[in-house]
Amino acid sequence: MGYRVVIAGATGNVGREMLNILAERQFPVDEIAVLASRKSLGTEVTFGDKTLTTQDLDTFDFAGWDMALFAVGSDATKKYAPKAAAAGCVVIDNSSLYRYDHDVPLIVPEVNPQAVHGYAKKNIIANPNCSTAQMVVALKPLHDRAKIKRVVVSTYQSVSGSGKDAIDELWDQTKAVYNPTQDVPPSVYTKQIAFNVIPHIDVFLDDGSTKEEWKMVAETKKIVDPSIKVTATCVRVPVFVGHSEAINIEFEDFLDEDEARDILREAPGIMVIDKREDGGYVTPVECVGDFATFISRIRQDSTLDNGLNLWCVSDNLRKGAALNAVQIAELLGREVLKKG
Ligand code: 11C
Repeated sequence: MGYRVVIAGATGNVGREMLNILAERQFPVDEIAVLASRKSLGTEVTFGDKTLTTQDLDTFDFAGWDMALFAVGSDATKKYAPKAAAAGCVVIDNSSLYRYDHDVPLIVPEVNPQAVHGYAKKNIIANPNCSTAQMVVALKPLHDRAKIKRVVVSTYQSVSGSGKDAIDELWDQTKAVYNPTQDVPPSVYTKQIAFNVIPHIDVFLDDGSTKEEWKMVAETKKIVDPSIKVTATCVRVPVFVGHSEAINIEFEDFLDEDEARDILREAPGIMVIDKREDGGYVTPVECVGDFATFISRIRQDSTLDNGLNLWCVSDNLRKGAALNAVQIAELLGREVLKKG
C-alpha cells in the first residue's frame, strides 16, 4: 500500500521537479493529484510515464489525502496549507511562511530527521531555503566532530532560485549583449544579470543585510544548532541552475583537513570531489539533475587556530527544494505514517 499524494504548484520549476523526483526515487504513490492556480489550470504535467492534468488548488478537497507537497508562494501557502492540514493531510511546505514557527519542524533529513515527530502540532513540516539546505548538509557531520563556533559564507546563487521569469531574463539579456538592436532592461532583478553579479537576494533588512542572508543565519540555527554563529553574503550570478557557496568554518576544536575530507566522504547526501589539480572540483553546471551536495577545495584556514575552508555546490531546484521535500515525505512515511 502506498500514499495518496498532492503536489500544489505542480506547473512551476519546483513542482515539476517534485514530480520527477517522486518518480525517480519510486516513492510509493497510490494516487497523485496535481494542483495549480486558476491561471495554470488544465496545464498538463508528467509523472513518470503518465500525463496528469492540473486541478484547481482553490476548490480541491484535501480530505483523505496523506500528504501535500506545496511549491507555491507564501501567500497561497497561507491560504491553502492550513486548509489541507485541517483536513488531515500533512503539508510539506517549500515556502518560507512556516520555517521560523516554533510549532513547525524545519527539516533537512540528513541533518535533523528526529524533528519529524514534531509535525503533528500543526500537521505542517517546512522545507528550508535552498542556500541553507546544501550548507547544513556539509556543516552537520563536521559539527558533530569538532563543534562549529562560526561560519562565514558567500553564496553564488543561480537565477532559477528566482523562478522562470529570471531564467528568461538571463537568457534574453545574454542574447541582447551580442545584438545591439535589442535592449532587455532588468525586470526581475534590479541590475543587469547577464555577464554581471548582483550582491542582493530578497529584500533589504534594517541592519543592511538581506532576507536571504538572514534566512541562512536563522535556518542554520534551527536545523543544526542555535549556538552556531553565521554571517552570510548572498550574491546572484549568471548561472541557470546550481547554487555555489564558499564556506569558512571556525571550530572549537582542531579539525585536520584530511580528517574533514574523510568525514564528509562518509556523510549522507555528500559527494567529495577534491583533487587539488586543474578541474579537480565541482562547478554548478556539473551538479544539475544530481541528488548530491558536492564538496571541493577542502583546506585549512591558516589565519585561524581551528579553521577550514570549503566549496559547496548543489542543484538548488533539487536538494535546495524538490529533493529535500521528497526526502521529508520519505522520512514522514518511514517514521510516522508507515504505509509504504
Ligand atoms: C533564491 N534562495 O535563490 C532563493 C530561492 O526562501 O525558499 C528560495 C527562496 C526561499 O533566490
